[in-house]
Amino acid sequence: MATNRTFTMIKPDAVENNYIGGILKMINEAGFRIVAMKYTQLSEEAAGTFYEVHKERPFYGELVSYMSSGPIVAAILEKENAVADFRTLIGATDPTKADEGTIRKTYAKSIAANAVHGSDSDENAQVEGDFYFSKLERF
Ligand code: IDP
Ligand code: MG
Repeated sequence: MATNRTFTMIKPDAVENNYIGGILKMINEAGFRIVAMKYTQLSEEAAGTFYEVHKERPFYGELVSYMSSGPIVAAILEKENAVADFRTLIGATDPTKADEGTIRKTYAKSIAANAVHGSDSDENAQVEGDFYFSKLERF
């Protein structure tokens, strides 16, 4: 069942470059409501757990050390068709292949440091949101 919610992180490269405000502006202008939000940093262990689905991929080690290298902004977002519409808003994983006007085209540095995360399914949106937020932290 579609939940109309997705999960995002503003990744360390985008935080470092002071793009939090610009990215949140694009998210709000695209019609997403913020359900939950926090500014935090993943330990290597937590990043490893979050990205466990990718543990067989060649870039897993790089991804885990990058995602734990600095603070991130984690958020649950709400909108009709949230998962698919947010994937459209962020653009392709590789920013050189992302469409104009997408968050990654606008703010990402590379395929690894690609500015934002977006859940790929309703099921993962639920799991990823639960990883960061308790019920009391959702509004
Ligand atoms: P997605 O974030 O667009 O869903 P995934 O394939 O799920 O892309 O990969 C998760 C994350 O792993 C990417 O957002 C990116 O940070 C990193 N990543 C993906 N492919 C590569 C790669 O080929 N080299 C290095 N990092 C990668
Ligand atoms: Mg993914």
